[in-house]
Amino acid sequence: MSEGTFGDPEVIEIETDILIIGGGMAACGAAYEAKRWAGDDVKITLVDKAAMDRSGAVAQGLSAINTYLGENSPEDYCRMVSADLMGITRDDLVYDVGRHVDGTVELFEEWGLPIWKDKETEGVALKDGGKPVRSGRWQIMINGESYKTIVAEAAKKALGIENIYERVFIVKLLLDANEENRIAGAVGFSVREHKLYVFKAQTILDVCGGAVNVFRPRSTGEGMGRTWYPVWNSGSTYALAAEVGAELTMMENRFVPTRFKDGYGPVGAWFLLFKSKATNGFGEDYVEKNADMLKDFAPYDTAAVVPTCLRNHAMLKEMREGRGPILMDTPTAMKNLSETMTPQEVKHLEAEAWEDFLDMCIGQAGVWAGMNIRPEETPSELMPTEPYLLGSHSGCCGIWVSGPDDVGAPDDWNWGYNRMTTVKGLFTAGDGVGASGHKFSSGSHTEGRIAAKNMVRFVQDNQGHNPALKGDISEITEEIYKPVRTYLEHKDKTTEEDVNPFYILPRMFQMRLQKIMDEYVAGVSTYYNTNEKLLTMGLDLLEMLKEDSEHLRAKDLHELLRAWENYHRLRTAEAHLRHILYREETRYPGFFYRADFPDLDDENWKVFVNSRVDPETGEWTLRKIPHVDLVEKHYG
Ligand code: SFD
Ligand code: AMP
Repeated sequence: MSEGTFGDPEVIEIETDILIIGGGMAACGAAYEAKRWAGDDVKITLVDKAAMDRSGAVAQGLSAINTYLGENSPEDYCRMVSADLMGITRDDLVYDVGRHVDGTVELFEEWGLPIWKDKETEGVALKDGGKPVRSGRWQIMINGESYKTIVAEAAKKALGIENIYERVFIVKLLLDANEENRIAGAVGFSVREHKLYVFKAQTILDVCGGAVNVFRPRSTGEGMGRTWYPVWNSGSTYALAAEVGAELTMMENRFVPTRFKDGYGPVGAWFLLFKSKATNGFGEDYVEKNADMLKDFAPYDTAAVVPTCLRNHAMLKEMREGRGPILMDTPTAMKNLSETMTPQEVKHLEAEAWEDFLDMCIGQAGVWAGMNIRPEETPSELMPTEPYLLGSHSGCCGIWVSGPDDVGAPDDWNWGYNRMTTVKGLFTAGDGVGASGHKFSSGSHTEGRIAAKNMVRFVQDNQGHNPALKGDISEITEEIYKPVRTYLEHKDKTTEEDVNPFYILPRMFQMRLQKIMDEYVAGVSTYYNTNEKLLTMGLDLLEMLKEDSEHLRAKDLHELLRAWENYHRLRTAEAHLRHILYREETRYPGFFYRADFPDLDDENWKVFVNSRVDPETGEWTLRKIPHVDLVEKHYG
């Protein structure tokens, strides 16, 4: 790339009523629903950094839909989510997803997603009384390799391809020049063409997924880039919102999934559908064995399903004390299941064992093939992975939003528009909404739909308002392309362009971030332990990294994308650290430990923790918000 070919970008300005940032599950739900409520006079635009057909967490497909209520009540769903997340969730938000999610799953089926049915109702659609094959109480099985393509097709059809901008990475949101704390637009760049996009909008949906690769992953060298949640979820949701002053919530929460070792294959189907057992290296069931230890975290240890973090807590004890490896006993599970099966059914079962991964995590099937593992013959190792930050799966970090107004929630949990953040006109859903969780793919789509319906109402209520962008676009352009300028200015100062004291490569920057988070903020290398001293030192190191972000280089558009993704990761990491530092207890053992406050402290800490960055000064403030149960909880 030379200066000649990298002059000022072409600036493309787009005015719209509704702007959806992201093209994943929540975004697709929003696109579909917004179009249903908006008349032709409301313009809806979607911008995704990738191609919607395969963007976001569902890119590879999935083999189960983890949230389908069926015969369960939304109240029971609230109970399950609360128990799994150690008691601190917003029942209003969870209930809202629960009461609408089945309708979303029926739509998926109508659009062509094959959903497994029991023998008696084979071929009958869910909406006509078809009974899904349940792997667990909340989960149903699908043939989901093409899940995302199917869902994206409906969204694209609703909006019209002319209103969709793919391969445009949003770097920052812009506030309104005339009204404090009101959203007005977003700026990003094409990752394929030398073009800068400036969007002006009445209302924006920030749904860019969770945050991956914030922590040093277990995979090294040869497996670099291998993670469980997708590497392209780079924390934009949280960073974009935080930078314009939206209040975040529960950013201390994280998800450390137990996964098949090295391939990161999910375990749900094995535990639930195949009824497999996981043991320590001596064949002992580690959750049963350590049941007494889990009592320290009462009452949550008595939940119908032991919370995910407590299952990890029990596993980690075995690992720490040298009783690894942790093994998933796939041969016994398959033998037990096949006892009552015909040879043909056994073959089918073996095929399903592979398809589970081929549908959603091909790398795991690759590990099995490469390591000569036949699940019917050889157990597989499990491991707790590096931490992920997300609000839609078994985690609950995210943004503090207004909830529904008809479920008896405290007055300050609703400010007019369901799923609007504390910044006027800025909405979120899916991984973006904090203090809920266990929405998964179907719940995220549902939440996108809920947000979109309210965004349409917001547009209708604000007719005549003209958003005015705060900030100078040419200065912002300079800021966005600065890594390219840095590269061009300094690249000839060394003979090896990747080794240069005048700039930092996005890849190096990411490694430095991951090392800091791993060692100081309870990553895998400390067995997920940290304390005030470590966190304070970690914060200093992050501050220095932030200073060095000024020197990121980009030698092409791809690296420019990587540079800004890593900047978003850094902002997300800082929020995570500050929240962990603030919450002086160990709420989620097995996900992380405050070694200086090793106990659960319901008396002082059964509260939401919210934070806000002042967009003018960059200063953080954190506060506690009382937790209220809207659904009676019992953990037995
Ligand atoms: O097996 C920008 N998930 C599972 N859900 C289920 O229902 N069943 C399962 O089986 C699940 N499992 C699972 C899951 C995910 C993964 C990766 C695996 C296994 C291997 C979880 C769901 O997938 C997840 O809950 C939802 O997808 C969350 O939806 P959403 O919309 O919040 O996030 P997204 O889909 O990742 O989309 C993000 C979008 O944002 C774009 N983007 N666009 C513009 N500018 C930027 N700066 C952007 N940054 C990001 C992305 O391109 C994408 O379009 S199992 O483990 O349990
Ligand atoms: P996972 O594959 O770990 O992402 O889990 C998929 C689904 O199965 C989620 O709804 C999990 O909560 C659930 N799940 C996973 N493992 C277990 C387990 N051991 N017991 C109960 N539920 C589980």
